[in-house]
Amino acid sequence: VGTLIPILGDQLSPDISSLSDADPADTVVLMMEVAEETGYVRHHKAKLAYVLSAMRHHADRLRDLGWRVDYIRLDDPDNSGSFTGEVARAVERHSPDRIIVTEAGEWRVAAMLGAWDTRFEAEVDIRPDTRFLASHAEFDEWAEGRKQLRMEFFYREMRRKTGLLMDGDKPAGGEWNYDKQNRKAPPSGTLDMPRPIRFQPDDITREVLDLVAARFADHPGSLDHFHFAVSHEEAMRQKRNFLDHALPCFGDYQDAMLTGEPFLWHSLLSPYLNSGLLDPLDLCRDVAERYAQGKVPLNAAEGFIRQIIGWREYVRGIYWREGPDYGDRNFLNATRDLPAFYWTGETDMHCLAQSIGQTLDHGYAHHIQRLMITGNFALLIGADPAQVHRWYLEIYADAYEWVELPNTLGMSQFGDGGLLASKPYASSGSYIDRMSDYCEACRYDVKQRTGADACPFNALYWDFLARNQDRLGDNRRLAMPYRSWEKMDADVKRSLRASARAFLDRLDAGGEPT
Ligand code: FAD
Ligand code: DLZ
Ligand code: SF4
Repeated sequence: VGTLIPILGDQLSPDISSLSDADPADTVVLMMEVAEETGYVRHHKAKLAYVLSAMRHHADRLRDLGWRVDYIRLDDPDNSGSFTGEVARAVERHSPDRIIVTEAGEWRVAAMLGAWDTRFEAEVDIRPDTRFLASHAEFDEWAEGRKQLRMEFFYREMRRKTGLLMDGDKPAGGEWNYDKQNRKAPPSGTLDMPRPIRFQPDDITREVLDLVAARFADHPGSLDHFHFAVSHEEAMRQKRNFLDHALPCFGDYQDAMLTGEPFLWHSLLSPYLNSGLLDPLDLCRDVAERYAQGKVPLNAAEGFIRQIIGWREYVRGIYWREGPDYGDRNFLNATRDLPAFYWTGETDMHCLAQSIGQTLDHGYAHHIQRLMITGNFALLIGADPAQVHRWYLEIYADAYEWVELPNTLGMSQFGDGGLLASKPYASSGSYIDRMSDYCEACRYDVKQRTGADACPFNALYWDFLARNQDRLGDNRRLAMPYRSWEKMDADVKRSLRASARAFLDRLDAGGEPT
């Protein structure tokens, strides 16, 4: 054939740039399930099942659209196990004149694609991923010469560029950002809680579930609750369900957490956005339309759109701008091993048990659970950011390095020293108490700072600040807590640090820190 078009597992969009001008009559589309991708971290079983089932459904969709798809399954006996190996075999089979591929979503795979040009005789054309609003050059141009990169300013550019929620050149309602309205404590009584659609596995998904259960039994997470949409149609249904039922309160309860309620008013759409089943800009336009129709308040629409055209685009820009070594940074020199309970959820700290438990069940936790529960705890104990990064990359169904790494290393662990976040997201138990009902059911007392029953986050918080004063003491956004620390009695300081020390010693000894 004339053209071979490899479609990677997170490129499941029929209008992906590699396909945009190809002639279906003279093209073979290559999709590859390969061991290198299923094994580069110990992906959560549900993530594996989602990716493989979505790939198989997408191959059918492409065939329906008239493409000839050469699909390599994980258990094909001749499967070489890598993208490059499979492209080499496909080149043998189809003798293409050229290979067209949309750029990879991470440095590791970009390096593979970059080597194809010298490896194969066919001409290799690597195209930009046009599913993102900002190209690499556009982001770099925005970032160039700025002393500090801040999402808010980048976000305003994206609002202007897309015209989303704009009245001419002014933001709708007069403000760019309504985040202050989006920090309501969780509601009591959950009768009106929106419910995500739970999709029943079809034949394709059932086959994949069996494959994953047999082949990846040692990977973390459960398949028992598998509920993901696996096709474009299903993802569209979940999107409509979100727009109709959850979006109106998305803003209000964006930061809230409730025992036994893993999803709240969140969209659960990240896996579909990241692998291509849904288009981010389309979704934002739908949200803006709901606002224009008076169906959702501005704080909800703006808050949601900001996550996508703001945060999502911004972290991608940082990922590519900072280069392949970004993940090696460790500004706070943190070296502790991540505790074993991150893979079991077995801890008496109720907030962690809930957040990790639902993560193992569903491959899902919402942003504040990731940032202020699991991320905050890892930050406070001084966990090695590389291990924390690995955990987030393997455990969430939406995890791809371009989005996971800046969120984990930069936002959550302050590993880049403040490039992405202006201060570490460190907090004591009182924040968790305010934003959740977790503390009510916990064996620890969130009001106590020291002693056997004290909430561990409290002493750990002060110990974190004291331990890192050399590196963080001049951060203006931490001026208040450092002043409070300075004002504390020497005895109180000593006992807070001793409590933290004792807790960390128990953690290091591998014991359940009770
Ligand atoms: P909603 O709350 O409904 O938000 C809507 C959408 O906004 C999301 O689907 C997502 O596409 C986007 N979004 C929201 N926050 C962010 C953000 N900070 N960065 C990028 N996009 C955002 N998101 C991922 O997609 N993949 C990851 O691997 C990932 N790892 C994370 C690791 C840490 C430590 C933290 C703190 C956050 C991480 N996030 C990641 C961001 C965020 O937590 C998830 O996007 C969100 O929880 C997905 O659930 P949802 O679709 O219900 O989101
Ligand atoms: C995440 C993932 C997994 C688990 N498996 C595959 C696979 O077998 N085949 C594939 O094409 N893609 C897979 N992916 C997604 C890729 O890892 C993703 O495309 C890369 O991270 C490049 O962005
Ligand atoms: Fe978490 Fe502390 Fe609250 Fe328990 S008391 S749920 S450990 S914040």
